[in-house]
Amino acid sequence: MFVSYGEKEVSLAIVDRFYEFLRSAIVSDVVIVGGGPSGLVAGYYLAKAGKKVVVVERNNAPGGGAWSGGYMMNQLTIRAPGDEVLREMEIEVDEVQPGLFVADAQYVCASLISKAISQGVKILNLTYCEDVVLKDGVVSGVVINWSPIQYLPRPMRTLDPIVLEAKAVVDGTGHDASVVSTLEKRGLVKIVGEGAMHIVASEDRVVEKTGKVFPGLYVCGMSVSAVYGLPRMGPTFGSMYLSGRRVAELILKDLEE
Ligand code: 48F
Repeated sequence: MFVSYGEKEVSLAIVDRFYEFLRSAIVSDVVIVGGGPSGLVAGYYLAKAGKKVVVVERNNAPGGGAWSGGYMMNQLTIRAPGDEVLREMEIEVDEVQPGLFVADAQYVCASLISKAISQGVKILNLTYCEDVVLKDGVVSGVVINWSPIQYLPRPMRTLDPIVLEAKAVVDGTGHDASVVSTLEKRGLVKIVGEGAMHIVASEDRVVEKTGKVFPGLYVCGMSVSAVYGLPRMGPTFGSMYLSGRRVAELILKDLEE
């Protein structure tokens, strides 16, 4: 027999726990916008190092483009040394040629989410970042609202957002670079726009250019390509993991100073 808790207890358990969760997300060390592979890896390493991390994800399920491989086929490819990060996170991959790995996309994606949460990363899903907080020329938080609000009829969309404060903000929004674009529209940074596909040319450069784009704001993953005009790499994911780890290392160093 199930215990006899009914509607009231079930609803209160949800409301109480969610608001406790939301309350603790208001001030953190790092807010990562976008729960794709690069953002989840960044969150994992930052939380592992003891930082308080919140991931803001506009979709219901985090994971971004990591749920599938190319052309709706659920196999990811990873070129060495990208596999290093997955091994550190104890996620298994198969080597199909020396240095070329394949893994089930759903297994890797679900594992990245699970490992990040297990380290203490808080994921606010169905939440989108519409702007940044800019104080004395430094990005110091994000302006968020519930994703469904974007789809309401225009007269009903005038619902004010709330704010999450953080010492560092990461744009992990993928091809859109949607956090950096809030600064671009004010003429504060330039977004070059993603280049055409060139797998070999893209991955090293994405990792190399991962980092701070503006005081308080960092980029990782495909946002890096969008901001700096680097080639896209399509269905190969190693640089997403290495970029996530690199942005975490750079932020940890900056937060120490
Ligand atoms: O696109 P996405 O997976 O970003 P990524 O970590 O990885 C890119 C690869 O998946 C693949 C690729 C390389 O192999 O080309 O595409 O760079 O995940 C970005 C996440 O950000 C969310 C979006 O829903 C997705 O889950 N997102 C985008 N804009 C916002 C956002 C926003 N304004 N607020 C909240 N979430």
